[in-house]
Amino acid sequence: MKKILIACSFLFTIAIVALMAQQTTSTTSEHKVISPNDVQWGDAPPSLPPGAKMAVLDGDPTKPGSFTIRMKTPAGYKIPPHTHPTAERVTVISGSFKLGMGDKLDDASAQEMAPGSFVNLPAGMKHFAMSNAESIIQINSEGPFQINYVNPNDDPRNAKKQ
Ligand SMILES: [Cu+2]
Repeated sequence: MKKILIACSFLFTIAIVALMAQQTTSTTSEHKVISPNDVQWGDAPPSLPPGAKMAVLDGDPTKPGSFTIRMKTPAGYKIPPHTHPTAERVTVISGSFKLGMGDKLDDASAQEMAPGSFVNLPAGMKHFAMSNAESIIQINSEGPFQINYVNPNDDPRNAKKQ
């Protein structure tokens, strides 16, 4: 009986030590909180219609791997029908943002996404977007982030060459 008790208290001690070690690692793990005022806005890349701002919160959208970015779109901003090679997960943070499916930019078929709304757009799905008021959306996806317009004439990169 005594032997069992000793063995039990020994195991118990190991369990406590293991638990403490776990707590130590979790408190030392790095994390960085980005407050809304800390978001560093820059111009959106030339693959998007001019006027939008972009901020990288996590990862690098130009490299393989997951990333989180935010986009600030002015009132009246429109992104013509396009696809991405990876799934695009969109969360509306603020403003008035609309999203539609299909290969034609159509205000009537676009769905209003109130702040807090979320949508997962599968890879290759044709979609378009517009904002009635200045809006901020968050995009979570896998890099490298690419945007392929259904109609090449809609691609702002093509417009610049002409
Ligand atoms: Cu998109």
